[in-house]
Amino acid sequence: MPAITLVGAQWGDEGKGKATDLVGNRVDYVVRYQGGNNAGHTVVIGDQSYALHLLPSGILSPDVVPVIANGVVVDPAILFEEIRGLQERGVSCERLLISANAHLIMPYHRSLDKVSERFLGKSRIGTTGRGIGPTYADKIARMGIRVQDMFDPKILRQKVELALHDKNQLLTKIFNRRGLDLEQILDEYLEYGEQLRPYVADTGLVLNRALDEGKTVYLEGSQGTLLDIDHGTYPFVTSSSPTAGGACSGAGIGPTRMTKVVGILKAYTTRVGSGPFPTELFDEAGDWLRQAGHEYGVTTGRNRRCGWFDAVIARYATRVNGITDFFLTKLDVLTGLEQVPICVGYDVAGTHHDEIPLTQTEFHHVTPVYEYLPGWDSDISNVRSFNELPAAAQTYVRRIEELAGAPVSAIGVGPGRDQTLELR
Ligand code: 2SA
Ligand code: GDP
Ligand code: MG
Repeated sequence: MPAITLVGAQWGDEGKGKATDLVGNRVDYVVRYQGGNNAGHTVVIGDQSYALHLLPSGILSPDVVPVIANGVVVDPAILFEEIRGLQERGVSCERLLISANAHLIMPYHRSLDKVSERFLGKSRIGTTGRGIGPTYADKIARMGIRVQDMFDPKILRQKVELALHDKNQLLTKIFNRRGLDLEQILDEYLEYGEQLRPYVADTGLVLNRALDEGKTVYLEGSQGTLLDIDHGTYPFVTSSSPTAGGACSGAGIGPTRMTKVVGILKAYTTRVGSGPFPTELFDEAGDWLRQAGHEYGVTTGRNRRCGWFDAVIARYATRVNGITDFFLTKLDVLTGLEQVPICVGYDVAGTHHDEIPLTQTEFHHVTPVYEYLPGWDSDISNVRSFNELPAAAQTYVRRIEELAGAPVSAIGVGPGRDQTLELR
């Protein structure tokens, strides 16, 4: 039975939290498969707004089992803080399952993330500073600490001691910082282990059994396609695989079980952190988009860089993820523009490209080629069916479908749960 994957089709913050929350009453499991508390997913229910970082957005739907799968990196202190915050607002978190194989963000990962960004200066990635990159680096280097290690004090000591040998050298000798204390880390993480134990499960097994029983599993991506470690604008990416392929390894589900891949696509483009962004606006139009769309980081509060819709990127996301349909968000934000530009290709040193150029150097220097569509004036935030949209807004959506290569099955016209048009 269906495993549905939801992926960000741009550089993140497309509105994945809202999209996941919407299906909350139709699915049985909502699974985070990559990333960690770098994510910021906003869900607005009535007059309540929730900012989720590590917990799956499905936590807000009482009948859903939320799962933090093996591909996620977990900062236990942040996890408990988030659980406490939700419980104080009356949200039950008891159903939560956490993989025993998920890797842990350790204090040295957070320190190294921050100092290495400072060290990089102008070349910095613009990370969220949550220790994500260093944690995945250790996972790949086979010196990571996993959730299950907290249940075995001897193993935990061995592993942290080995890791600290390296990390303290780096922190003290290279970055001129204070080293970290082994016993303090062990005390802290053994205590976390006790607190975490009730939630820990073999999540791959749970999810595959659920699929065998005909349940619906929803795999919720964080960040976006262009931030993927393999398919993004490397090195200006996050250190995991937000794309649909990453959902399989990050959750322990085979690709043959995926029935649908929904791409979340914002009606314009934003990016946080450094790296190429062809349609970025540096003028008042960019400021207007930022204000109209409230484009500020949910985790760090940073201004998001803003630009027009880029169809090259959207088409690329369709291809990389095998997107079956799109949820187009924030169409309401574009209301009031006389003309709505869509980037349909790039000019690279006089040559037209309708795909991302081969090299990152070229990508840094592309000039977007725009097509201009008529804008619309009337407020669409209360519209609930496609046919009620102004003709110009309908044309904009249809043109995006054509250029991006997959149908739009839902449209967001506001942050609220009900501000959505379902097309098919
Ligand atoms: P990291 O911290 O190692 O993952 O940073 C590497 C790059 O990935 C980007 N990144 C993000 N981009 C958009 N949204 C994210 N979540 C927050 C949000 C971001 C925030 O929802 O607003 O609050 O600043 C997110 N997380 C990571 C990051 O900007 C780097 O470019
Ligand atoms: P995510 O990381 O993909 O979950 O997205 P974020 O939560 O970081 O950013 C998306 C922002 O857009 C949030 O503030 C949402 O409440 C808001 N949002 C989502 N869909 C819509 C929409 O259709 N219209 C408007 N105006 N806001 C939306
Ligand atoms: Mg976000």
